[in-house]
Amino acid sequence: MKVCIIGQGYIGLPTAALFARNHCEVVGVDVNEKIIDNLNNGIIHIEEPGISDIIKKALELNVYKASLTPEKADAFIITVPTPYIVENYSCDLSYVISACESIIPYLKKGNTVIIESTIAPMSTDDIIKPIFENAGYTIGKDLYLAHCPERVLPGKIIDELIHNDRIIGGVTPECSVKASEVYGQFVEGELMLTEAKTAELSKCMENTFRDVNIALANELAKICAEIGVNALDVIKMANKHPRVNLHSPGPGVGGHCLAIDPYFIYAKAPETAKIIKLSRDTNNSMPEFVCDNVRKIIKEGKIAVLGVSYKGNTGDDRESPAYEIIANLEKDYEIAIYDPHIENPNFVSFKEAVDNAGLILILCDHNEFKNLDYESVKENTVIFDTKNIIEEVPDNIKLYNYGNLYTLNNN
Ligand code: SAJ
Repeated sequence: MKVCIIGQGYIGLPTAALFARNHCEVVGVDVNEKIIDNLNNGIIHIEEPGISDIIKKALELNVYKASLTPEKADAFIITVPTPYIVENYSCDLSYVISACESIIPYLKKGNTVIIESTIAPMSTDDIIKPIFENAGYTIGKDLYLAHCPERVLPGKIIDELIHNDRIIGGVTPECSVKASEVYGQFVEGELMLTEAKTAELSKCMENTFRDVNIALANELAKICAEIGVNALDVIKMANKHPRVNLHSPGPGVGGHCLAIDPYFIYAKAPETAKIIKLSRDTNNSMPEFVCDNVRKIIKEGKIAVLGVSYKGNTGDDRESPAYEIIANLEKDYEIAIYDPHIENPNFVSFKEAVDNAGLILILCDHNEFKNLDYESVKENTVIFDTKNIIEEVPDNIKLYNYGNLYTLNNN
C-alpha cells in the first residue's frame, strides 16, 4: 500500500513512521521546506521516543520520503492542525480544507482519504465531503472518505498509535471498511467502525468529559472556600466510593485539547450544550479565583511564580492559565517566574525567583516543585499551591492550598 500523509508534525510523522515500518511506501508532505530537508536527511524535528530510528531505517530502505508536494497513492491521511477562531472558539478548518484541495490533482478512483485532525461535529459531511464531490467523485463509490481522530499521549505516541482502539468514521459504510483496511496495516487495537459525525463528536466528547469533570472539582474548591470545608479531604473521602472519581481542582485548564474542543460542540448547539459551556466558564474563572485569594494572602511586594506549563513535567504552555494569572497580578506585584521546563529569557532561576518573595505561587505540578529547596526561602514566606502537590513545609513557612483556603476568609 502507498500512503501519502499531509502534515509531518506530532501525529503525521509518527503515523508515517509506523506505515513505513509495516512495509508500506510512505510520502510525508509538509509545507515547511526546512522540515522536509531535515527529514530527508534523517533529522527529526519532534521530540518523541522511537521516531528517529524508524524514520532513519525507512530512509535507508527507501520506503519513506518527505516532500513539499503530494504524490499519487492508495490512501491519503490529513494530519494538519485545526486551530480555533479566537472570537468564538469555533473550529478553524482552513488548513484541513487546503490540505484536501492540495491532494485533488493526485487522486484517482478507488483512493481512500482520511481526516485525522480534530474537527467539529458535522465537518466531514458538511464541509469536507463537498470538496471531493465538486472534484467529480462520488463518496462511497469511487472515493472513500473517513474521519479517524487520533487519541495519543505525547511521549508514548508510537505505543499508543499501535495499541489504542481506533474510531473509524466513514461517510458511508464502504468508506469505514476502506479506512479500516488502511489502519489495519499497523493498528493492533480494536478498529471501531462508525459514521463520520459519530467519530467527530466522540473525539470532542472525550476531552469535554475531562473538562466538565475538572469544572466540577473546581466548583467544589470554590464552594469549600466559601462555606469552610477542606476540599482536598472531601475529594479524598468521596473517591473511596468505588464509583466516584472526583478530579483535581487547579488554577484553570490549559492545553490545546480540553480548553478548545468543548467549544467545537458548543458552537454547534449553543442553546442545548449548557453543562459544556458552564464548565468552560467555570474553568475559565479559576485564574481570577487564584488572584482573588493571592490578594487576600499578601497586599504588595514580590511573588515568585513557579511553573507556567499547562501541565506538569512538560514544556508546553499553550492556553496555560498561568499567563492570565501573571498578567492580572503584574498590575499590583513584582513578579518573578521560574519554570525548569521552559526556556525564556525573562524567566529566572529558583533562587532568584524566591529571593525576597513574600509569596510563592505554584501554578503547575512539575515534579521539581514537590520538594522545594527551603534553604533558599526566607522565613515566614507564604506558599499558595494551586496544584495541591506540596505535602509538607518547614514550620516557619505557611502553606495554603485548596484544603485550607477558607481560613483566609476569617483573617
Ligand atoms: N487538569 C486539572 N485537573 C485534573 C486533570 C487535569 O486541572 O484533574 C488540567 C491540567 O492541569 C491541564 C488540563 O487540565 O491544564 C489538561 O490536561 P490533561 O492531561 O487532562 O489533557 P491534555 O490536553 O494534555 O490531553 C488530552 C487527553 N484527553 C483525554 O484524556 C480525554 C489526551 O488523551 C488527548 O490525546 C489530548 O487531550 C488530545 O490530543 O486531544
